[in-house]
Amino acid sequence: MMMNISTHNDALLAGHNRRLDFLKSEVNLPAGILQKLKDFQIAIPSWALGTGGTRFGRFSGGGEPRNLEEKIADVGLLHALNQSSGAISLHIPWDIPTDPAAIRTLAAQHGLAFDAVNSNTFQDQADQAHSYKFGSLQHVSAATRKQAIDHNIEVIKHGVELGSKALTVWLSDGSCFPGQLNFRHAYERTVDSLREIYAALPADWSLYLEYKAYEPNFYSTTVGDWGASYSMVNKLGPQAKTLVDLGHHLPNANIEQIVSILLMEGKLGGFHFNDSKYGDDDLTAGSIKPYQLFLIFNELVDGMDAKGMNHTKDLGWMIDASHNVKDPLEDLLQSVEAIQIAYAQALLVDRKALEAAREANDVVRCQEILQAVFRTDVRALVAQARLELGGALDPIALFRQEKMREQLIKARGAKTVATGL
Ligand code: RM4
Ligand code: MN
Ligand code: MN
Repeated sequence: MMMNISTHNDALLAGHNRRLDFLKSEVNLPAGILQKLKDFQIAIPSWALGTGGTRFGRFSGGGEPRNLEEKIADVGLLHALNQSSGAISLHIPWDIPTDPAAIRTLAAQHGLAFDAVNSNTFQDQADQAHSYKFGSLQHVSAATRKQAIDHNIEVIKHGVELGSKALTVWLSDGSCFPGQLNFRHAYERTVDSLREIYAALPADWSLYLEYKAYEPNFYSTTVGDWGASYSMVNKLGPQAKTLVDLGHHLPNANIEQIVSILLMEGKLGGFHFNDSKYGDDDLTAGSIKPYQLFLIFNELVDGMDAKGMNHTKDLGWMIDASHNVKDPLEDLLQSVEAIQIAYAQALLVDRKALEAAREANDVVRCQEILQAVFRTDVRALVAQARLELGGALDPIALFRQEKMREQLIKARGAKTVATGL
């Protein structure tokens, strides 16, 4: 899609420079911070490019991508605007790459790489022999477990063809009523099944095991929290790690502490960013609890630096969101920016001063240090990173100016429905 980024940027440049100069006059920017922001890329989920819905309804916005090629084009559009969404995460079988070489070429044309591939054993497919109604990797029937294992191995194969380096396993397995499930057997069967999937991983791949407190099962989830995931990935081996989805905890869980411990133990694999008020709401990152997002990034930066990790490459950074009332592309632009803001702020924390305040039990000072950074407006810094990469100073404004949604509706139709959430 044609867009005039430089005209857009020229018109906004004076105001942008004013804000950036002000920020520089107020805050000591650590060396290399812009480069870190420029390097940081966040993967877009292929299943979140259409309008999401709830079990009550779905209100399609039009122009939704009708196939994988159009999904890649949408992520390419986001990446052209913000230069920070340079990867896509696929969900199989919602998005099977039938011609992997062509899909790879198309993605490369948009400057996109393939992040983790996701398996789906939470829905039954039309041609499937055994139902997942009572679970997949935990199922009482060995034939059902085998079918789910084979599916995951199939997903790895698709990922290999695309150059992906990780498999994300999210299981809806659990139970809806007390007494329905033998917890120990469900756990053991799940681990045994995961071992078979793990055995099929290429040497340079990771397996991310995502946990979720509840839904669609409402009494127990077999991989229900980070404890369950952590104990399982430890049994599997070094290539298996835990994936944290921000919406998958019970209310008020201290996610930043979970992240800190997993990272310290070398078992944090990646992230699904979103925000929530109640449960797995899959709202725009940073829209409800931006302070929590900052505190999570504060632990991430601290923990990654303690281990000498590469911020960009050593963890999987992915969005997992759903958009019921917003334009999906605008929503994703907002999420990426919120994540970058939290990351930029975390990079600004004076860690020496914070550590000294902690050692002195100066609780007030500790809070002052963190909140001073959180209340610093770093949007100009994030915009500068975008500008230097050739992106738009204000991606959403440009998306609207150029009437991109209208163009997509014209090309694809008003009543298209994308596969996914
Ligand atoms: C789940 C979980 C998974 C995602 C599915 C669609 O709640 O977050 O990551 O693949 O939804
Ligand atoms: Mn998720
Ligand atoms: Mn979820």
